[in-house]
Amino acid sequence: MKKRLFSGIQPSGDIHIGNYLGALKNWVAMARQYDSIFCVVDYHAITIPYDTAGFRSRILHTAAMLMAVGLKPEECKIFVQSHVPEHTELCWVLSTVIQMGHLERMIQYKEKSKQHAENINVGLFTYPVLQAADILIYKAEVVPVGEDQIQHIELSREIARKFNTRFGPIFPEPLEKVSAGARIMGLDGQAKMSKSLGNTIALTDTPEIIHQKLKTAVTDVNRKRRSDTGNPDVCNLFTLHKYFSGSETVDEINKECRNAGIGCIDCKTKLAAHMSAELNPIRERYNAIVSHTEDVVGHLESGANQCREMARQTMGEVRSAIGIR
Ligand code: AQP
Repeated sequence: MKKRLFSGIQPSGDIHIGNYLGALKNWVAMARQYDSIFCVVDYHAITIPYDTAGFRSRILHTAAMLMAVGLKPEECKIFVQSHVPEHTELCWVLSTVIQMGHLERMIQYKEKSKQHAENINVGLFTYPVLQAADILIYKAEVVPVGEDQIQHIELSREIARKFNTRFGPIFPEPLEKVSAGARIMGLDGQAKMSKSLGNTIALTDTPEIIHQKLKTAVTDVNRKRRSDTGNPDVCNLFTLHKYFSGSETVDEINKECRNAGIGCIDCKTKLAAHMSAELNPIRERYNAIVSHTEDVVGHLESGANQCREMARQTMGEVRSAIGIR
């Protein structure tokens, strides 16, 4: 019996290299090893302002990107969160076992509250409870995520523990699986790369756009002139070289930057070439997949049908455990 794996992504904007290195690449590597379920979490994405007119298309395009990076619907389940209403039903039950104080400590809630000060809605606050429901409804044991989500998975464990203690052992305690590219910084070098902050390189960006964006990216701020020596250890783009360029290029840049043998402009040109070489096939597959959205819809329906069955079974156990049935 394979262990069950669950993870999700919000259709809140263009999927970027942070999502790719922190989550999607890992999902593809792990998908066949586990009984894997991947979800486009649309109900999570409505906790921040969004465009209702383009939302359905964004949901489909997010699913298409999951397939373009290499997830195969015949090897794992891919579906949309709102197509399985048991997620929100379980969220309500779980919200009665966790205290407000736990949710008030969530870093993402604090950051998003600052970012969207005009709209600190209850959904933003209870976001981690819905996330716990997403995972626990399938009794998933493994959750591959970027570093920003570790605190939420810890909370999911806490919720599972509290529920089990009060009502009986129904849920396993899920464990996060954090990838090597767990926290990719934005092009400003200041904040985490985020769809909603616009500091990203999208997986759909062409080589020209990638190069253009990298030209504006912040490097070692202490290196003011071409003749100054640089410090790769504090350069966000050197980190990206480690993920996209081969070890030979990484070693060369590490050496040449420190003795001013290479300048930031050349270093960015090299990075743009390596990044484009990895992202081009993904963009081409994505373009091919989105030209047949009816196939994407079909895969999502089939994924939802399978997930609904599992989710209904768990909700049956939960209703009986809490004394409703
Ligand atoms: N910068 C990042 N570095 C590494 N991993 C990241 N992830 C997100 N940003 C980075 C990981 O991508 C997965 C899917 O993320 P999500 O869409 O569910 O939400 P998020 O973490 O809030 O991603 P964004 O891009 O920052 O979206 P917005 O701006 O809408 O909030 C997760 O596993 C996440 O860890």
